[in-house]
Amino acid sequence: MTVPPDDLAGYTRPTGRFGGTVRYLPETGSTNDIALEAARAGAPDGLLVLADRQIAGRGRLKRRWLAPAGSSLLLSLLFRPRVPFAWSASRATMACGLSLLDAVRLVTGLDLRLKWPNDLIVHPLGDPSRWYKLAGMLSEIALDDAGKPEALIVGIGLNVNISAADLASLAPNAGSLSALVGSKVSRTAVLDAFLTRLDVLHEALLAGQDPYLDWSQHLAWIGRPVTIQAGDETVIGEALGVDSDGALLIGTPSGTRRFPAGDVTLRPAV
Ligand code: BT5
Repeated sequence: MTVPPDDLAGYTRPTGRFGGTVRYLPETGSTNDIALEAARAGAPDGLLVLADRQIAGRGRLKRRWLAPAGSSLLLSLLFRPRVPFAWSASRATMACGLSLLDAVRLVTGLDLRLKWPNDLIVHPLGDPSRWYKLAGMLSEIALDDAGKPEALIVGIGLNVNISAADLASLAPNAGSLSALVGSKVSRTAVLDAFLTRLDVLHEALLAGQDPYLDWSQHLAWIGRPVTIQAGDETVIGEALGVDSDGALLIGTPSGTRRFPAGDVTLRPAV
């Protein structure tokens, strides 16, 4: 049996904007920290930071991102969005989510959804009440000395080759590509497909094509009952859709509530 190439050390991408400059680390704290530092030191748009192991991988709200060494894609990308920064940054993040979904679908054939705002999930046997989280995305902003945003860092953790037994120790709903397709998946094949798709979507964005509609059409649970946890507040309602800022709209008996992407957790209602 041939083993697909999987070695991230020495990964290069001769053409294209993203991954034109690569920094590979066998082990680091968090790839987002490396990319944030690099952004402040003037690193170029498109820098890709890759690691085989993180000892302080993080999610939102100080949550942890766990991954066995060598099992995953753990990466951060540096964007220098045009002004208006907030709008361009939100579109770059949407483009990343869509590119990851397209890349994983291309390599594995899996039918995937985005869990708002940007987790990559799959519904086992197409049952929308059940889901496995395959990837998480953490967007952070690098500020200059004057406190002005100067770069966007998009960090992605994708579970590629993790056995069902190891997944259970990461998170209750964790899933991996290998567990779903039943064989080892090439990390470099997924990475190539992701960066290629991102180049296309990013060029389109610069030419004025907004990824918003495509992104919104891939979100899970639209039109279905969901539960939102926002700080101490729990809201149950119907996921109506997203507005053009990417905020989630929830229909409740007392009216429509709007949740900006950020520190909010979404689940299907049981
Ligand atoms: C996220 O946060 O899902 C964003 C994760 C981003 C990780 C990447 S790895 C490269 C880059 N460098 C970093 O330091 N971070 C980024 P959130 O939505 O807050 O979800 C975090 C939650 O996901 C945790 O509390 C766990 O419940 C769960 N979790 C942790 N590791 C997981 C895994 N490998 N697979 C699935 N779920 C996981």
